Amino acid sequence: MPTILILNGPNLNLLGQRQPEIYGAETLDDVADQCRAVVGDAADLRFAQSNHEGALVDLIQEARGTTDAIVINPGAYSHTSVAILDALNAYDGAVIEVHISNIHKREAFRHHSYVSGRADAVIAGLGVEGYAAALRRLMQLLS
Ligand code: CA2
Repeated sequence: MPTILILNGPNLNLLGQRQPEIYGAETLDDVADQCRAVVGDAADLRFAQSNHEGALVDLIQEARGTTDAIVINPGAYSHTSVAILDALNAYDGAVIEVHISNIHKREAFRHHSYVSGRADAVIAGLGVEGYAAALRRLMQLLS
């Protein structure tokens, strides 16, 4: 059975509490429930969120050899973090980058993501449904 890490970056712990017009009304716990509903018993899902760049790097390193894929929403670190890109480049499994909002329709500083240079797929603008879409794709890839 594949193991998949769903990793969320800074401020995504606030999902559902602020800015619903951009990020929707669902909480991160709701997202985890939606993810579990997609895979059922067919995958082992692990969830993590951190507001700290180094902690995210640690979690990606710990995923080496222990998980088959990572779904990552790096939050604002998408646009700044070479360290997260380097950690993902040292990871052998599949990587799907998810953004809840369409970063290309927003401020120019959100248009570039370092992580996209490593990701096998990038999903933006589907709302929190993007996590479920990423998992559907991974379940195809990993089966
Ligand atoms: O659209 C996305 O998923 C983002 O990764 C979200 C990041 C943003 O910096 C990226 O440019 C795009 C911000 C996450 C902040 O999440 C919040 C959720 C609710 C309330 C406040 C912040």
